Amino acid sequence: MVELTINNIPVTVEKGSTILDAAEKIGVHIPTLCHLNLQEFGVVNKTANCRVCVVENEDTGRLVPSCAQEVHDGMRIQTDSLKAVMGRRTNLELLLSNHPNDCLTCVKNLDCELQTLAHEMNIKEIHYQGEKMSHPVDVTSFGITKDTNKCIMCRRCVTMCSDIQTVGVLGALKRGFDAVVATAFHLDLNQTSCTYCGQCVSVCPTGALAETNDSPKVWRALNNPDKHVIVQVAPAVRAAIGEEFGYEPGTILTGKVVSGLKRLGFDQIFDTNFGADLTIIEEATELVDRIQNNKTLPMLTSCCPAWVQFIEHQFPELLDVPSSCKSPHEMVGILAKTYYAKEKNLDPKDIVMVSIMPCTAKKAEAAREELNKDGISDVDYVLTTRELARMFKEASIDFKKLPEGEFDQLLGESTGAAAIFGTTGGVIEAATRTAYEMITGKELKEVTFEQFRGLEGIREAKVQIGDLELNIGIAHGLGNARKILEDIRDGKSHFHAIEIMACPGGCIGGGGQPYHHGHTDILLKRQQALYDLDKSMPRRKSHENEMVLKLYKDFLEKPGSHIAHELLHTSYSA
Ligand code: HC1
Ligand code: SF4
Repeated sequence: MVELTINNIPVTVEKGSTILDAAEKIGVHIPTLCHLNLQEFGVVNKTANCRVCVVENEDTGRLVPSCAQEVHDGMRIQTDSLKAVMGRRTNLELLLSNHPNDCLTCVKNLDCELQTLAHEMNIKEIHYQGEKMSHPVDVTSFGITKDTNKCIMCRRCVTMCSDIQTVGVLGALKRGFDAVVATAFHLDLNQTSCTYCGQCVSVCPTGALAETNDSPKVWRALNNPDKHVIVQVAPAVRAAIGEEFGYEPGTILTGKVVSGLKRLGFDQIFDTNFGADLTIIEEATELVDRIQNNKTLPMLTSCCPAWVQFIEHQFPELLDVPSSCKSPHEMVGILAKTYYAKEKNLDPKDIVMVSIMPCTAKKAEAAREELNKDGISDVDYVLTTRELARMFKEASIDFKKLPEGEFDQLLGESTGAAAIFGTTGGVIEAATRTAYEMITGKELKEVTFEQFRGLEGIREAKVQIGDLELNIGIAHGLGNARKILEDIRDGKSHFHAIEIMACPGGCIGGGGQPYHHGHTDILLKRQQALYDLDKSMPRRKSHENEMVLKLYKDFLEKPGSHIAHELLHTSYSA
């Protein structure tokens, strides 16, 4: 252990701790900006780039970055001496000196950590005026907009993309004033192997990285009298959107979201959870077929589009392992334009399908060629949770006062199994509930599989299903997915089925969710909310969803049928 004093207060911390860790222990606040503590996922951004956390070392009289400087015995630190405070202010002003002053219209307005810090540090004047950068804004991808001019070189995105996701698209280029975080050779994002997971967006403190704004297109559709505009809501959105309106993280607000969407003018409000139940039935059918007929194993879940991009780019030799099932919102999309259109006698060309997703990669998924046939897209537009919250605010909807609405019925019913899709481990738990009864023909009495739960990056579990011992793997975060894929490629995998989600935590931690600013306890609260929702549902197995059963009876014939394959399954390409 190491003993030191901070502001004359004695503190004892473990060897290897930073001054920032020690200050936190005694409740002394030091402002930070580039620092990012994602210890649960094995990563701490300690690059000490921004220098807004400097404190005074009384022994040397020097300023040191508290996020990176390790403590030593007898150290005496002042965090609020004039020198320390002025040092931090100067460093912050230097960051502001070449930052575009367009806060009022910036996508990050009121969510920007640089702006918040300037407010907290009472910066009322910037004493230095620097040359501004003039890089073109990269709007080439369907998921992410990159405005390098707003980059403060904190490198949080680099840590996320390289260390957690192991994609490595972003890095620091050049030196001095020209230094930027960019793609190699400044390639446009759509020319790189970016998965559009949006994890860089979720940690970017400024507006340098953001989701591509699709709300203008949705406003236009809503105001076009010739269009029948349908919307659907993903499982993880309902557990997080409240954070944008002052609710505690993990407050489930499904009913208010539905009412708000009605107020915005959508003609039908469907539930992506309906598609999740349907996905489980198709996926479990595929798994049972692969097991019983000695086909390719393991089978990987395929509902996460960033993960699909990842395998296509990085493991093209493994494209026969993911399930061929489309993701749930794509299933709801195509059914809205076929099954629902037929029921309501609508021309599918007049239907606009909008998905509200916690995810930026869903925007790119919706644009995939395989999911757009004969001029009809399964899904036309994807809005993130944050974009929907902005639309509610734009329409002056008082979210807290909204009544509890209900989804429209044809594609609106769901079970507890669908609710847990939004967290890591949830999809495979839901699939196991259905596969168990499909294989054994017996009732599964205990539907909770604790062994699938938690936030450990890679988890494995065994489930006895009749004579079969089913080996299940779970990975979240693309770095963990990479390890699982390397094992499959090298013939070392013993799993039958594996769930992979690109974002740490699964969709609850998606790149389009309200910013959690590195507080992983927020993810845990969202996760618990989905498990509680599952518990509260009258039906907790996907194959007990009565509207899904009606869909098979009236339209799809049976799981894995020819028409089910035509509408609900897809393919992958390198
Ligand atoms: Fe997800 Fe899915 S769970 S991918 O994580 O399979 O985005 O929430 O909508 O489609 O259902 C995301 C969440 C979501 C799909 C479902
Ligand atoms: Fe990397 Fe994901 Fe950001 Fe693309 S979206 S740059 S893969 S973190």
